[in-house]
Amino acid sequence: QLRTMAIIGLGAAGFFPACTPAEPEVSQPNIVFIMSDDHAYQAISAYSNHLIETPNIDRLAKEGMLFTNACVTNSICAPSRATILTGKHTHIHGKIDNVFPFDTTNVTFPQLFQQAGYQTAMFGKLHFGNNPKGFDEFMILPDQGDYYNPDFITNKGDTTIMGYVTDVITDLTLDWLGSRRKQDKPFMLMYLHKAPHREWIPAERHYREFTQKTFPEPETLFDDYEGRGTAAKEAEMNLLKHMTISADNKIYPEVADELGIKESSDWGKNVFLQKYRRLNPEQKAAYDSVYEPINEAFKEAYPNMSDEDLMRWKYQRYMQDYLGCIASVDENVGRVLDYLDANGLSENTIVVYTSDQGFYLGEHGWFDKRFIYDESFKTPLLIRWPDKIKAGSVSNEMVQNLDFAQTFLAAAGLPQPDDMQGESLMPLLTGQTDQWNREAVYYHYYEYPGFHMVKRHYGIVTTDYKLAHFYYDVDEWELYDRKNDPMELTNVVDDPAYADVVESLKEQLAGLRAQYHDSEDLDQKFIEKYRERGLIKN
Ligand code: SGN
Ligand code: CA
Repeated sequence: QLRTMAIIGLGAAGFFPACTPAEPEVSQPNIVFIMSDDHAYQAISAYSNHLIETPNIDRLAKEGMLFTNACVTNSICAPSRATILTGKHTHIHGKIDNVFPFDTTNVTFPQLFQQAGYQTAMFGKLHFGNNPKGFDEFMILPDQGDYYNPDFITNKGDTTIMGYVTDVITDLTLDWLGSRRKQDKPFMLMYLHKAPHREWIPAERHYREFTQKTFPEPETLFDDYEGRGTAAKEAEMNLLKHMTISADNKIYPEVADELGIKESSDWGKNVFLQKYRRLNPEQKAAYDSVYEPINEAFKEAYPNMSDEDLMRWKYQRYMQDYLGCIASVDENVGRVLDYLDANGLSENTIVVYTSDQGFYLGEHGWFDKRFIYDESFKTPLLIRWPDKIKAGSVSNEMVQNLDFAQTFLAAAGLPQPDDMQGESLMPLLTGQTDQWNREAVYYHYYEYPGFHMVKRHYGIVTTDYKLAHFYYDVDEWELYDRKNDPMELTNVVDDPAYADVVESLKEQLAGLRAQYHDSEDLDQKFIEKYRERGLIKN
């Protein structure tokens, strides 16, 4: 077909085609989409190495492009995944939270790839409440999945695989790449880690190293939320108040009982026991050999701990386990990159590393995500494609998880459905930045009331400002000056000096809501869904 075009294009000048000469035929690229769950950019050394070194993930930045302002449209697992697959905002694909199942009548980009002749496979965490469409093969964790000896749902039935989840998902991925993938067709592979999702259980090989480390505290660990609105004050994601001593910090329930530690419910203890009981005797022995001494030390220290001491202790325990989980993600990403290298696949394979959202690592005293504030709104993004992307490049543009579907379709030369709402990142990847002109992004979070009690809000983010409207049981606006207040500590929405900014941003926000077909009617419709389900009482 390319040759025909070149002949038709022969102009009057004889040898020189009148139209743009067709490029030499390049085979369609493969895609390896790597996503972890709750991986904060603060914990990738390509962004900052104050917490951990991630040499394998960093390779993607060294050999490709690092995005410093990648963000999500809704900072929570399943909605983010639905946005990635459909190229649409939450209110359009309808997966507003982790509660309701995904509407499988949505068209997803893997279906389009499969129809176009790509081989498609998915391994790891999906979290949709139903199976993915458009995959020749999939092995997914039920719901959140387990760190040890995980169960899998597959298109050939369910199974349990012994071992550590990050290693197992990688084994499945490498097995597909090495023995079932056909070499004569391009492939689109989704390799999706559970780690480092709560309750942060590292691989045995990382227990000792990480539990012996001490990590720097964030400046805002003891944030009192003054200067913010009701939403920040009422959110239930504070390390001291809401992180469980058992499931999260790995204090055995009997030790917590002995110390008289009362938590608001037995939920943490139950989760701890459920996870601990999954371990086989060898795994339990390895676990106990490291966590028993931690429990002993805590027993000694706890009676003399102030709240401040406990906060600090919880932060260290949190980081030790969270970062321990990331160590295995990094090692396993290395295994996949090595496979691509060894099989001559690196040049023409687009490798993406991202997370379903960002995460708080003690900033504002928090863990978890959900807010439009930076640590949860932004997400890591590194893309390598040696054929097209200049090694070591950096993009500071605001790109979103909304853009992946169209980027991949464009990269593969496939048409982008008109109703997708993102933008292909191709101009940024290929250095044609003059063809990129996004000035603001739209955000909307819904899961409330729910886990961690972060209120419903939508907003607009530009390079300089962030304006958000918290609604449903409050009606509060917040404005942050991103340049002068990068930690987002002072809501300046009522400061007269910002009156013009507020007016202009409110207008732009209304414009974005109209452009993306979001509306107050839809906000109400989604609140109504909660009422129907009994998730809202009044
Ligand atoms: C679980 C976690 C929450 C977390 C949600 C959503 N609790 O319920 O802390 O916010 O998942 O996470 S846990 O202790 O049971 O893990 S998400 O990444 O799936 O959106
Ligand atoms: Ca997540």
